[in-house]
Amino acid sequence: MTDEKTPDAGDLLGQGAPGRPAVGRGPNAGGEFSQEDYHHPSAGWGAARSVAKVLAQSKEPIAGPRAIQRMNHENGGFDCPGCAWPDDRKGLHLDICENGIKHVTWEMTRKRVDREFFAGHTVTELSEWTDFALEDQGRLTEPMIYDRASDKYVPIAWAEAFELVGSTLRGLDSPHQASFYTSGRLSNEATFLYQLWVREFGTNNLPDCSNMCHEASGRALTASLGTGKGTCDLDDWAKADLLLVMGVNAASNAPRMLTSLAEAHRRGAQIVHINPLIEAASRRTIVPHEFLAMGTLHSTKTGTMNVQPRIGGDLALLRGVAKIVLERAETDPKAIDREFLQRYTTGFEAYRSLVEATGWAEIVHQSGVEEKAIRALAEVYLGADRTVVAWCLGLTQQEHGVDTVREIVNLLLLRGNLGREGAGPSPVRGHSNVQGNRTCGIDHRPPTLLLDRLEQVCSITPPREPGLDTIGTIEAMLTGEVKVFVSMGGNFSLATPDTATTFAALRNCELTVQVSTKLNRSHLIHGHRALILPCLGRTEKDVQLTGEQGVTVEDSMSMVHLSFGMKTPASPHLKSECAILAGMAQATLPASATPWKSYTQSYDRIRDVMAKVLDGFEDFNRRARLPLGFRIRQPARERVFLTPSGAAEFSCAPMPDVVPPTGRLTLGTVRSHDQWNTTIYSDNDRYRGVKNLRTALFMNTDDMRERGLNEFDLIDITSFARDGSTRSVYGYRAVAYNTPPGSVIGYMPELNVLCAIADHSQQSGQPLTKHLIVEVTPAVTGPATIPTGTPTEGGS
Ligand SMILES: Nc1nc2c(c(=O)[nH]1)N[C@H]1C(S)=C(S)[C@@H](COP(=O)(O)OP(=O)(O)OC[C@H]3O[C@@H](n4cnc5c(=O)[nH]c(N)nc54)[C@H](O)[C@@H]3O)O[C@H]1N2
Ligand SMILES: Nc1nc2c(c(=O)[nH]1)N[C@H]1C(S)=C(S)[C@@H](COP(=O)(O)OP(=O)(O)OC[C@H]3O[C@@H](n4cnc5c(=O)[nH]c(N)nc54)[C@H](O)[C@@H]3O)O[C@H]1N2
Ligand SMILES: [Mo]
Repeated sequence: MTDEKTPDAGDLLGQGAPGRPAVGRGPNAGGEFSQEDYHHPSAGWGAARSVAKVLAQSKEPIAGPRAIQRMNHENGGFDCPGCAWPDDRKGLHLDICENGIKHVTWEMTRKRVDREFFAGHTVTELSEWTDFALEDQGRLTEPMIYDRASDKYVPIAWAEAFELVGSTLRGLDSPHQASFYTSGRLSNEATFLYQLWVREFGTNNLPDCSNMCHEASGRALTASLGTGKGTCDLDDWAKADLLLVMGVNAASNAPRMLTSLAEAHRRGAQIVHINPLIEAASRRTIVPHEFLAMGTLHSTKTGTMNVQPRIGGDLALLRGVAKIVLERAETDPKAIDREFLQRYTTGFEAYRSLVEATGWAEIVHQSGVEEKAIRALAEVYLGADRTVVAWCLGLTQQEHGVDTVREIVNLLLLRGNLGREGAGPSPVRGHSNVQGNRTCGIDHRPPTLLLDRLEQVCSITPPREPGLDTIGTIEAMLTGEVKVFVSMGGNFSLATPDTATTFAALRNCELTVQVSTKLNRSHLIHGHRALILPCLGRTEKDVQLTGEQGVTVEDSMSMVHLSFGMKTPASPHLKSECAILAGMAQATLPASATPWKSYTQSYDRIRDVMAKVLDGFEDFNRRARLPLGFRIRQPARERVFLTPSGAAEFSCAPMPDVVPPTGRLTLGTVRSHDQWNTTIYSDNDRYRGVKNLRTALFMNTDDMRERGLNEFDLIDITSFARDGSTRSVYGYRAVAYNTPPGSVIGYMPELNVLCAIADHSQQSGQPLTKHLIVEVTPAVTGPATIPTGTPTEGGS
C-alpha cells in the first residue's frame, strides 16, 4: 500500500506544515508500507543484513568493525552505549547485538554539525525537519548559543557558556527555580559531579529518565525488600528452572537476553512470556553473538509458553497464580516455603486472606486471561524449584506499576524465591547507565544516608526537601516556577508526555542548556536563551591532564566496570561530560570548596570521593579495574532487608480496575525494532513485520470489526485524560494484529501527544504511557486535508 501524505501525530504547534511529517518520524515517511507476520528466528539473517547496511552507511569501514570488537570487552574496551543488559562474564564470545552495533555506529558517524551548518539554517527552518533528519546531520562540534535576532545558533566560547550558566543560576531568587535532567547514558563519575554541583547549589530538582521508565520498580523493591534493585545476576539466569519474562520486547530492546533465553531452553528450563503481544523473543532466536558467523547455525527456542493479559492485567494475573499456589499449599505443604515465610517475611497472613477473598470472576475479568490458562501458568510456577521474574515497561508505565511489581515479589516470596541461586526479581533496565545514575545520586527524593555522607565527606549543606521529578518539572516550567532547565543528554521535549504542553513549558524558560552529542528536537524547543554544549561520546578517547580517563557504568544486574573510549573525538572542541559539569559548577559556585578542577584532571580523584560517599563503592578505584569489574552488594540478595520491619514485606494492594469503559480501548505505546527511544533509525519494525509505517495502530480484529474497520483503514485516535481533556491524532492506520480485545498498541514517542500531564501514576509519578484510554474512529476526512495532531478541546 502507499500513502501520498500521512499526517503526522506529532506535527503540532506549527512545527512543520500540515500533512508534512516533523516530529518523531523516521527517514522515509510516506510511500509504500506493509505488515505481515514475521516467521524467522530473531537475531538471524535479518539482523546480519541490517548490521552490514549500518556499517556501510556509517562510512566507517575500518573503525566500525574494530570498535565493535572492543565493545563490552573486559580489557580496555568500552561499554556498549545501548541497553543495560549485563556483559557476558565468561568472556567467551563477542558480546554484542545488532542494536548495540547500530547505537555505536550512530555515535561514530563521520558527519558533523559545525558552525557553518548552523549559519545556514534558522531554528524555524530546522523545526520543520524530521527527527531523523536532525540527528542524521552528525555529531555536534562546538558550543553554540541561540541568537534571537537571526533565529540561529551561533558559536560561543566554552568559558563564556559556563559563565552564562553560572550567572543565570546565581541570579535566581531560589535554587529551586532550576531543574537538572539526566538521561541514562551519563557515567557514574559525571553523575556524581552533577548531583554534587546541584546539591551544593541548593536543590534536589534532579528529574531523570527513570521517572518515565523504572521509577515504579525502584519504589516497589524498596518498599518490599528495602533496596530498589533486582537481586539476580546472569548466573542466576543460568541456574533458574523458570524464567518469567513480563512486559518486555527483548529481541529489540535487550537483545543479548536472547542468549540467556536460548541457553535456558537448551538446558530444559521453562520460559514463560507474559505480554499482550506475542513478541519475537518468545519464539526462536539465533544467539545474537553468533549471528555474525551464521551459515552453519541453528536457531534455538526462546519460549515455552505465552500468556496474553490485557494491558494492565498483570497484577490480576499474578494474584490468580498466587491463589492457586495457596490453594495447593492446603494439600501439599511444599507448595509454599513456610520456613522462609516465617523467618524472613512479614504480612503473609494478611496477603493470604486478601488473595483468598479475591474471586475468580474478578481475576479473569481484570487480567483478561481464562482461569484455565492461569492454572496452567501456576502449575509451571509450582513445578519450578528456582524462578527468576524479569520485567520492563509493560508493567511499570501503569497507574498501579508499584503494586504490580510488589505483587511479583509477593509471588516470589511464597516459594522462597529470593536470596538463593537461580531465583529472584530481575528488572530489565533501559539506558546503559540508568541504574548507575540512581546509585550515584540522581534522585529527586534522595535517601537521608546519601545527604548525610555528602555533608560529612564533601562538606556541603545539601537541601533536605525533595525536589521535582520529570512531571513536576514540566508543570513548574509551565507556571514559571522553574526558569532554568539543564539537560545532561536525552531528548526531553520528545521523551516526555503531552508534547504540546512540554514544548510550551520549555519555551517558557529563561535559559535551557542541552549537553548532547547530536542535534535533536530539544535544541529547537528552547528557552529565551539557549545553549548547546557538545560532549564526547562513550566510544571516544577522553584525555585529561593526567592522561586517558575511563568512566564506570552499572548494568541492570549491579555490575560496575570501567569503560575506555578508543576513537579520536569527533571534534577537538568537545569536552567530556565531567569537564562540562565541573565548568558549569565552578561558574555557579565561585566560593566552592569542592576541587572541581582537580576532579576533571583525574577521574580517579572523583572515584576516591565516591568510595567514601556511596555504599558499596569501597576501594572503588582498585575494584573498578578488576577484569570484570565488581558487583555492588545487594543486601536483599543476602536476605538482609533494610525495610522498617527488617523483613521482606508482603503488600496487600487492591486489584485495580483496568478494563476500559464501553466503546473505549487501552493504548500502550512501544518502541519499534529500529529506534532508540526518540531516535528513529527507520520506519520499519522487523519482528512485527512492519515496513515503512509508524502511524500504525495494532488492533484486535474484533475491535476493528466493531468499528467497521478494514486492514490499513485510516483512523483517528482520541485520548481521554483524567482531567477531562481530550487529545487527538489523525490519519493513523488500523493494523490487524494478535492483541487481546480492548488493548491496542502504537509507537512512542509520536503518541506522547495523547498522554496528558495529568495522566501520571499516583504511585510513582510515571506517565501512563502504557495505559491511555482512547477512542478509535474511522478517519473523518482523508489524510491530506486534515490539520494534524492539534490538541482538541481542553488539551493544551
Ligand atoms: N533497540 C532499543 N533498545 C532499547 C531501547 C530502544 O528504544 N531501542 N530503549 C531502552 C530503554 S530506555 C528501555 S526502558 C527499554 C524498554 O524496553 P521494553 O520494555 O521492551 O520497551 P517497549 O518497546 O516500551 O515495550 C514494552 C513491552 O511491554 C508490552 N506491554 C505493553 N503493555 C503491557 C502490559 O500491560 N503488560 C505486559 N505484561 N506487557 C505489556 C509490549 O507489548 C512490549 O512488548 O529498552 C531499552 N533498550
Ligand atoms: N510514550 C512513551 N514515552 C516514553 C516511553 C514510552 O515507552 N512511551 N519511554 C520512556 C523511557 S523508558 C525513557 S528512558 C525516556 C528516554 O528519554 P531520553 O533519555 O531523554 O531520550 P533518548 O531518546 O534516549 O535521548 C537521545 C539523545 O541523547 C543524546 N545522547 C546520546 N548519547 C549521549 C551521550 O553519550 N552523552 C550525552 N550528553 N548525550 C547523549 C543524543 O543527543 C540523543 O539525541 O523516554 C520515555 N518516554
Ligand atoms: Mo527507559
